[in-house]
Amino acid sequence: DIQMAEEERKRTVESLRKRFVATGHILWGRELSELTPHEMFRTVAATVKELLSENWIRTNRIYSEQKTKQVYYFSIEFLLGRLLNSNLINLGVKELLADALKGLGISMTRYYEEEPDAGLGNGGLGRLAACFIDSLAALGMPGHGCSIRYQYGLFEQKIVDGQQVELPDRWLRDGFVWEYRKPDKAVNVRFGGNAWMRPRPDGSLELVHEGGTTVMAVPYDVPIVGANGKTVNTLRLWNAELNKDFTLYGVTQEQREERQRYQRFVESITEFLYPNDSSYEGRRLRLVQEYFFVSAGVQSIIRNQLRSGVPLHSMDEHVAIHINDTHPALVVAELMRLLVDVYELTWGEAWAVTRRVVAYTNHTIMPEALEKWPIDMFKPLLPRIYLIIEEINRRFLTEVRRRYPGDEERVRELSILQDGQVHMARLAIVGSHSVNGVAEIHSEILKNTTLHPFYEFYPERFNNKTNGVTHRRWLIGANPELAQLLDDTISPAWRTEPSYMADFARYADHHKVQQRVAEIKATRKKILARWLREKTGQRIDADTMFDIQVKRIHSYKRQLMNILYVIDAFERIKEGMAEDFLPTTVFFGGKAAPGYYIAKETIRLICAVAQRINNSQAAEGKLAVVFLENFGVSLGEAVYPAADISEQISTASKEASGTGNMKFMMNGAITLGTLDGANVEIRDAVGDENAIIFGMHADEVMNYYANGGYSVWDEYNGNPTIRRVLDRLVDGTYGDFRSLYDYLLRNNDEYFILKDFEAYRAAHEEAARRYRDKEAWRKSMIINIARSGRFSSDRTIREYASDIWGIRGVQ
Ligand code: DL6
Repeated sequence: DIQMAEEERKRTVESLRKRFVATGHILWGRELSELTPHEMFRTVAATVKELLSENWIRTNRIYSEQKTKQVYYFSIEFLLGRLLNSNLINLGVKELLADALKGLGISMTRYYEEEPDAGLGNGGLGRLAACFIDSLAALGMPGHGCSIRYQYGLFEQKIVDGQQVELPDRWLRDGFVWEYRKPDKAVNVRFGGNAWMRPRPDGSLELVHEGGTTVMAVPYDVPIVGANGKTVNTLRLWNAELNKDFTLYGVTQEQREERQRYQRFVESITEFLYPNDSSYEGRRLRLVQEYFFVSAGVQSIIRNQLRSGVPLHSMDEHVAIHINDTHPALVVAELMRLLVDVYELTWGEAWAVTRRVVAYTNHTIMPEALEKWPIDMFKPLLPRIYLIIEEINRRFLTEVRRRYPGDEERVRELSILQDGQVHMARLAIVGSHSVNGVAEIHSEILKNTTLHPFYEFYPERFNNKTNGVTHRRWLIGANPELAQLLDDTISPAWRTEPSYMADFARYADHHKVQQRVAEIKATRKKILARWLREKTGQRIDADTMFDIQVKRIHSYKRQLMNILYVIDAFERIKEGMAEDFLPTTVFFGGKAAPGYYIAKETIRLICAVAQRINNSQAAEGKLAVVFLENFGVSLGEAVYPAADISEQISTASKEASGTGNMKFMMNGAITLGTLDGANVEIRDAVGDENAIIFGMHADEVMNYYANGGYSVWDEYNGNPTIRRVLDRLVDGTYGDFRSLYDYLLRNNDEYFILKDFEAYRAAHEEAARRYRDKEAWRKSMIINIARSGRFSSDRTIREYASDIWGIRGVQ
């Protein structure tokens, strides 16, 4: 049998080799040896596309023949990263193709770097969407993504003179190898005009919608390959385009100008991704983007339904639409528009269908992230959609008043239209059958505070779905040696059933396994150190503890607290007070929104502190600081496996879940964090011995907020350590950082950085103490890896599928 399997393998490798060579010749009409590295990458990718295309066609055939219920995950961001390695792993051909190319003297991995990251997202929310579609396909579930094909993804971050500079992300410059343009599936999206209800002679009302502008939406489909070897789902990215017959020519100057304006409008729609994470961008163009992809997506879903002969009033048996945060919340109104205006269902029928089709996930309680559109902006842009929202609200408030007679305060709290604004979260809740948070603590906070009035009104809609990350990218892809160790110890079954990773805990005390885990970590640290040296020239000692905080820069995530701790540690080292300071390299990485002054100042401070400490003799061999430029998905794949400490230090109650925390844990890093977001569940999974928890709890934080905070000056005046650290911001040691000094003192330390500071420092001392006990530390690493199975997005998707969408795996 073994011999037969070997023969079979050889044949497969040989046929892959032939396919690869033929693909190269067809694509380029040249010898393989003449190809540039980028052309080589494209040839590998094209070979992979050939391998997946049959499954893609077959998957779609099965879905349409079996009329399987489909899920459409609408998200304004999909932070995919690179797809080649992940497609190779999911197709199960990574080793085979590598061997085939080796036979030609080609090292496949050399070309991975040629693929630009598809950076169509800001951070956690967009990366979650990418993990979810990976899991849907892996589980053989009919689930697809719907989003925007931004010409420019999230900006490229450069550090110039110690400051963030943003460069455009030209990810489409050489084309996107994985996409398929589908012009025959284009739809039109309408903006503007006038809409009103005109009374008919019989007294009933009819809709009049006149004028406006129509934009063509063209889908670009990206195949999403399932790791089950069979399923290939679709991520549909919509692009705004001019019609082929469009011309700038016009008889009059006015006509020509009008056409130019139209051209600019169309081209602007899908031009760039808004670079704000966890805060809301009240620009008209953003609203245009939201409606554009929502309308195009819903139209194409309905078209599919009609094609497969499904009556629209039972559409909910065949379709689920998930709205990832409120950016796609207009799905509710657009579905109503199509069902009522175009397909002539009654309002009642359409509403019943809509509510059963749509489900909504909330990702934040940060008030600045809750979308509210001024009616003055909304109504002229989307006049018919506005009328529909008015009607939804009118009917909803009638129910509210029936339930709470005379309680106009209730009405205010619940009304979708309030204070001249359209409240998108309210629209999403009223128009859906399920509302979930993304970690247990977050879902509780939603019910008890942020969305409390809605929870009282619709308690049955509220539920929790703790986030997850795909273990295929974040463990199998990023840390193949660790994946191999799991195979060798607990058997490879965990790859398809990540909950089996729990078995790895049996090896917690096993000396050889402990040693192997430590070796793998040491190797990953060396790889990161080498990468840093080659890319930037910075030399770091891979034998130090790697303490890493990578995520978007945001005040509530408290990178500022981390760097203040570093400043304090440096002071102690200089004073000779830290004789036994554990040699540590502190890493930061993350982008600041271009207009977010405090976040950018925080980066500037980190760079200034790094500069000073890395050139100080006193700190040599003890403390070093790295700012990782342009952190994104691909860099993350090198960073998470190399961490000893995972910094998850947001102000309790503020981080809805976090997902970086899961990626670190999966790779054996120990969480040093607050009881916030999914940290709480990580701590519960590993126990207090295997996580380092510090700081205020969510209820304390919320109590302070409710009662006007605490006095930052008491902290400043009463604690010499804090005072010294803050003074360093303005005494010239690192340059002038009065910006951050004032920010902390004048805003009364809104995220409790000073209040948590001592506890944070103690947490680091605890980390150093634990790290010194090598055996205990390795044991902790093993427990963290073992218990991370629960945080695979496969588990999360199974929960969404059974509790919310009502779908199953079909292949
Ligand atoms: O749920 C994914 C991710 C969470 O892990 C983060 O904790 C949360 O901050 C993030 N939320 C957003 C909200 N943006 N908006 N609006 O990015 O979602």
